[in-house]
Formats: sequence, C-alpha cells, structure tokens
Amino acid sequence: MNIRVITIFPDFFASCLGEGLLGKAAANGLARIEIDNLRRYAAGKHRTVDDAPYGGGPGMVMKPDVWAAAIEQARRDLPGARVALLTPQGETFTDAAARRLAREAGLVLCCGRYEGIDERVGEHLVDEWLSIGDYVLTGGEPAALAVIDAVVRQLPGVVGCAESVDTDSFTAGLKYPQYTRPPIFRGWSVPEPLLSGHHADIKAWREAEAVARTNRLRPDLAALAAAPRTRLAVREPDDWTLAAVAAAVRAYGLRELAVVSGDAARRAALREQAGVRVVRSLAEAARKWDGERLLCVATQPGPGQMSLAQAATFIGEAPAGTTIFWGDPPPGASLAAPCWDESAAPAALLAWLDRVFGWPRASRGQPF
Ligand code: 6GU
Repeated sequence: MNIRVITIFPDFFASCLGEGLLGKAAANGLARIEIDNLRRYAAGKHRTVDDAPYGGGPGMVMKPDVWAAAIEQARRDLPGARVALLTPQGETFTDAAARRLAREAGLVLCCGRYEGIDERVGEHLVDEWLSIGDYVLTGGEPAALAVIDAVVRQLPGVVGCAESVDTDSFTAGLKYPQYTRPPIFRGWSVPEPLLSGHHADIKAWREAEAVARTNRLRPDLAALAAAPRTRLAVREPDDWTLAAVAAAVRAYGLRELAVVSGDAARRAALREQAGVRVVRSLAEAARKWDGERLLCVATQPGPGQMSLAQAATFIGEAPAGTTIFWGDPPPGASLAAPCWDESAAPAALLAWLDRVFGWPRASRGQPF
C-alpha cells in the first residue's frame, strides 16, 4: 500500500515510521510511506502556506492553492488513492475504518494545523475527514501517525500472525486478558482454565472473559461486539420491509436474517433468496435456537420493557447470542421499548437497530 502524508512538519515522522512493525512493513515493501513537505507547493521566497482569515480573528488559515497543488500532485502520483483530511471535525477513526482504509490501493493523509485549512479544501478536494477522538491536537500529524499505525497493521503480512489481528480488541469487542509465567506472581494467580491445557475450556473461558470485560469496561461497545452473534427475525414482511431489514443486517454485521412465514408458497419463494433463513413459526425456530436469548422489539406495550441501553446490555451479555424479533411477542418474551404498531412502516425498527448497533457510527463501515 502506498501512503503519502502531506505536512509542514516532515521531521515529525522520521523516527516513528522507522521503528517496530511500521519500520519492518516499510522495509519489506508492504507499505511505502512518503512524507511530502507542503512548502514544496508554496510560491515565493518565503514559501508561505497560510494567510489571515477572512472576517478577522486570531490565527492563520492554510491557503487553498497550496493544498490544491499538493493534493493534485498526490492524486497523480498515487492514482485512485483515498485522500483524507485529518481534523477534529472528522468522523471518529475506528478499527473498522482502519480495515476499510487498508483495502485501498493508496492513502493520502493531509495534516492541517489546528487553526484550520481554507474550508474549500475540505469541501472540494478530499474524499473524507478523519478525527482520532474528541480532544484537540496542535495539528493533524500525531493523528496521521495513529491512522498509519492502525491501517498498516491491518495489511496482510505486517503482523506475523493474521489470527492476532483478528482476535485483538475491537474486532469483536475487547480482547480477553493474557498471562505468562510464573503461574503465581506475588500471590496473584493465573486463572485456572488457562493452566488446564484443555483447548475447549480455554477457548470458552477467553470468549466469556472478552464478553464480560466488554460489558464492564466498554458497555457502549457491548451490543456492537455482539452483532455477529445476533439474529434479526421478522414475521411476514412485505417486500419493502424485507429489503430494508436485509440491508440493516448487512450494514450492522448481524449474523443472519430470519423470516417467519406461515404461508408455504411464500416460504418456498423466500428460500430462493440468498442469505435469508426461512422458518414456519417463531416458537418452532426458538426451540432450535435453544440457549440463545429472544428479545422482542415490542409492537405493543408490556411490562418490563427495556430501554435502549438495557436492550444493548441484554444483547451484549448473551454469550450464545440473541434473536431480535420484530412482531407480536410470544408470552413471556423479553421486551424492548418503545413500542410500535407492527403495521406501521418499519422505520422505527430501523431507527432502534441503528441506535443499538450503529453506534459509534464510524465503526460500522458503510452507512446504509
Ligand atoms: Cl485529526 N487533528 C487535530 N488537530 N486534532 C485532533 C484530531 C485531528 N483528532 C482528534 N483531535
């Protein structure tokens, strides 16, 4: 992958990019990282890159012509590259964004300074805006380093063990804790299952720890991390609803879509459709899904309805997975509030799913 950083502080990057896995990735030719000095594109003896803001006020604003020349040169040199502006106003950079960017042939990172770049650059010349979190840095350079590090480690071959990239934090919530010898250190012992040598026990312990820790330390990620073990089930959807819920299942990375239909002809037709599980009755299917939780997004008010946050925790806490059902709830089912009329357009269900699985939005890949 070709990465170019455009900056007025080229020296900022030298040592960081030469060290560790980043340095190795560059040496092995897995990532070619170039630092481009923005001043190269500035005219005049002083190579001025900024000017006073229109409307007055403190600070200087980086000039659009200089940035345009640098970005256009980058697009010529790295055809098809994705051009990102680093700004605290950008979409929050996440591990999912790192995986997305790692699939690009090229990446151009434009480091502005905090006072800003002429707005027309961000509006017309770049493909996206990235921020690394809700705090203000003096410039985009430290953010660019963080982005480069996270993207490069996703490139095939950079981290020796591909499995390690997949099992690290955020691919599926937080990572399980690790221990090495000695088995007892200052009276603190290594959890028993890890010493047992039973691979199945170790795997189960690690999965349970990862879920428990995600719930405890990052409850905001709990439902998100549970998406791959969550099924969405709907009863007798019309074509529009079916298309909408299928798109939601893909967008949020849910495990599957199940369609409940009492009509044999409809079931036969639905079975032709790829990626849809077709079932005759929820009760019958639920017996097969034994051990999983069933959560009904309520279509009528009922006792014990869960708030959004409670529902997210409920989903996150279930190691064996959850089926979210939209339709008339069977007696005794867990209910998520608020309630809607099942006959209403499923917009409210989609909004509910977005609140539970679509946050933080940037980590969910493409919006739908
Ligand atoms: Cl990308 N730039 C600056 N200046 N501050 C930030 C940031 C970027 N991300 C978080 N804070």
